[in-house]
Amino acid sequence: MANMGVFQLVIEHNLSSHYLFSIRMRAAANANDGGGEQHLSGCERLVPGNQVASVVQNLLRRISAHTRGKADMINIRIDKIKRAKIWQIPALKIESLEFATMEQSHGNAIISLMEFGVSEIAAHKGIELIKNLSASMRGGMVLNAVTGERIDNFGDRGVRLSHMDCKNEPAFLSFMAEYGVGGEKVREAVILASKAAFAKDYVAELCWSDDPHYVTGYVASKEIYRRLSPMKSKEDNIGGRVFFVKSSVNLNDLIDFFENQPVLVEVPRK
Ligand code: PML
Repeated sequence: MANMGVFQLVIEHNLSSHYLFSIRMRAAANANDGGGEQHLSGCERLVPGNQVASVVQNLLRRISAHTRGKADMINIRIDKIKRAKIWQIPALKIESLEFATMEQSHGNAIISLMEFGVSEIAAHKGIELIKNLSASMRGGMVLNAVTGERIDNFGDRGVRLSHMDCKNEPAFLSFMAEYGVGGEKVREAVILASKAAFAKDYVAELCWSDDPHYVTGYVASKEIYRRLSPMKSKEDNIGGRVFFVKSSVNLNDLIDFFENQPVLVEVPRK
């Protein structure tokens, strides 16, 4: 493992309250033997300089404990970001619904997506697209919320959301606890869904995890992060994300916001 003391020193040269550090990590298996790279996990943080070394160490620990395989490629990128460039946006409200079967959860996902403004045909298309993936994607697919047509051309990679975190971790964790949820997976997913929901011409999102031990997924609107369980069967290690957008969307602007605009998600005021 890298010498974190030296690493910390390098970061400390850049310590200033005017900056945060974006840490982006991606891990894959079969990346170096020509056998077809398999995406394992990705993570996004936006933290002060004095937390960079410990966050990187935690991410490396997480990768070594990963349930979907052993990583043979880990890419960690750290960028210094001016605080003045970071937008502060509200977290979505959280709801959790449990169903007896996956079919019932999918049925509720379709009803919820329609409540959020997605057409019935597009909602079905979203479910089918994730169900029929042959491998998990690093990012998500962008669909027209009326026609269900996929409009991004990012293929198997999908569009990734990047440069995001919560503004105040303890406050964010208590906010989640008020809704009866906790854990890194939910924290990351609420941050991602809240960022996506802030995009112009966004309508809704549908997602379930590629973790074979994790069957909860969610649908999200501009206001609600609605967790639904089970969205897939246990041992299934394929999951994915679909973003539904208005027909009027400017795809380049949407992708630029998703990938490049740094955001800190804050707990909504009561
Ligand atoms: C993921 O693993 O990337 C997606 C997690 C989706 C569900 C998180 C939750 O339980 O709310």
